[in-house]
Amino acid sequence: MSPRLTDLRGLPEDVQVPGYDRTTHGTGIVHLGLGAFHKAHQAVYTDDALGAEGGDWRIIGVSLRSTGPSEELMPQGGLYTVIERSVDGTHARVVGALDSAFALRQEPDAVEAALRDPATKIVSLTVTEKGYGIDRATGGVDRRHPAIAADLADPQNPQGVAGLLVRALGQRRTDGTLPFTVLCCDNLPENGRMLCGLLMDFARQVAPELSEHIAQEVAFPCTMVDRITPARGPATLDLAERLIGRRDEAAIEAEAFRQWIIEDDFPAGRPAWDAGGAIFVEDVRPYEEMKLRMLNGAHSMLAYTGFLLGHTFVRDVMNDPDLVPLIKRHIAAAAGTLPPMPGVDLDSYARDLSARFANPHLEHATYQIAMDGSEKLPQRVWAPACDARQKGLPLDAFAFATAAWIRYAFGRTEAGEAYDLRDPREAALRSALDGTDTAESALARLADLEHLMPEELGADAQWLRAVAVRLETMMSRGMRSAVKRELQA
Ligand code: CS2
Repeated sequence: MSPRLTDLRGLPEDVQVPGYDRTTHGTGIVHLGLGAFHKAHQAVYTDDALGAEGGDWRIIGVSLRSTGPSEELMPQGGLYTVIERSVDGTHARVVGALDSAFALRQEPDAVEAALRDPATKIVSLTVTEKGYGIDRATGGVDRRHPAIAADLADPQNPQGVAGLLVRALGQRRTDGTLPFTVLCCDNLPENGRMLCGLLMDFARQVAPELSEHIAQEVAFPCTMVDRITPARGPATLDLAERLIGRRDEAAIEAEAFRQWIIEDDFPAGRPAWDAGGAIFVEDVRPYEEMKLRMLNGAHSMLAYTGFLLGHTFVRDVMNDPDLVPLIKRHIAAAAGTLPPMPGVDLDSYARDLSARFANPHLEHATYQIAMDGSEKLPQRVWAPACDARQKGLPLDAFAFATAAWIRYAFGRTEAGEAYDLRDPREAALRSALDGTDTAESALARLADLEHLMPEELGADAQWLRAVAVRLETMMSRGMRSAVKRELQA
């Protein structure tokens, strides 16, 4: 076995390394949610920014729940490899932007100190849709969320996003330190505003005077983030070893493409992320809707359909001649709900998406994307369905995606094998579907679950029929028949 990656000396020439001296740059960012996506996305942009313009912008990474990331990264001094994979080839890049990594559970004091430190100018987050504990109906906290409940009960020992950020913002105010900018990088609509509302509501309940401070003094720029980054597979570490000649326990694989669109609202300063290709705009909303509806919506649709047809990876789905036209139809239907976007060619964006999904080098599991459907479908499928309804556009693609998700939520493959939904509402979904044997009753029970589907859709007979007809075919004749029928329609 090769020696562990601990420094940059003697790496092969074709491995890209940080274009700056790591020891001369301090930290300026605390990142919550130290998963593969952060390592493949914001940390790479920060690496580019440090190389181009320097600054004290290295990152302190924090995992809220697991201890794996810090255990992998700390022995490597924060260094890790991103293996970029595209049809044009495989390219290894060692990223140096990460300064240190902590698991909240193991080192809560270090996390508290980092958030309170005047050097920290930005706190960025990738904690997934379900990590926030937001009640989508009110925009405030969801008291049933485990971390919200725990932090409301004991705000001085926070475990979740709202508790950590509100305590830190309160401490900084007391210390006379300017607030950090809060940068949400999850796939949620108007993610910055959403997080601001969540923190204000949390503060109202534990330290009411802070709510106004958060509204007035803290910046929450919205962002659209994009890079397909599968969970690490068993072969990733061996591939990294072949490419860099070191054992890297923190290596990840991602597609070569990446995109970051950010509202430029950083009162405490920011890295030159534009050096890495980030685009600063006044209003992220159109880009974010484009990405959530076209990319993520099609991803969810193909994940449920593909999983039930026995396809393990997205690339396998893209090799199924029945599915490709349905995926393209979904992408086109999603594009139809978007307002005109001057300067953006949606047709070429759509073509690129199909090519990205088909990337033969990525093992992106349909089961991974299928996770957390109740948190994903609202912005990916139902928001565009509502817009399509209002514009009098066809609902077929969204109804098909919804039916595929409901079929998936039964938790059994077509061969009868059980699987976990891996959804925060798994128990409620399962008990709603338990014992239902008709598509109508399954749909009616789900439509009755609180805060799930938009009321507007639940009350629309045409929508309900469109979903039920498809679900009925999926349940009685199987997914392949439902797909074929859809192609004929
Ligand atoms: C995927 C996303 O897992 C999922 O739900 O749709 O993680 C997707 O790969 C990224 O948003 C791409 O930027």
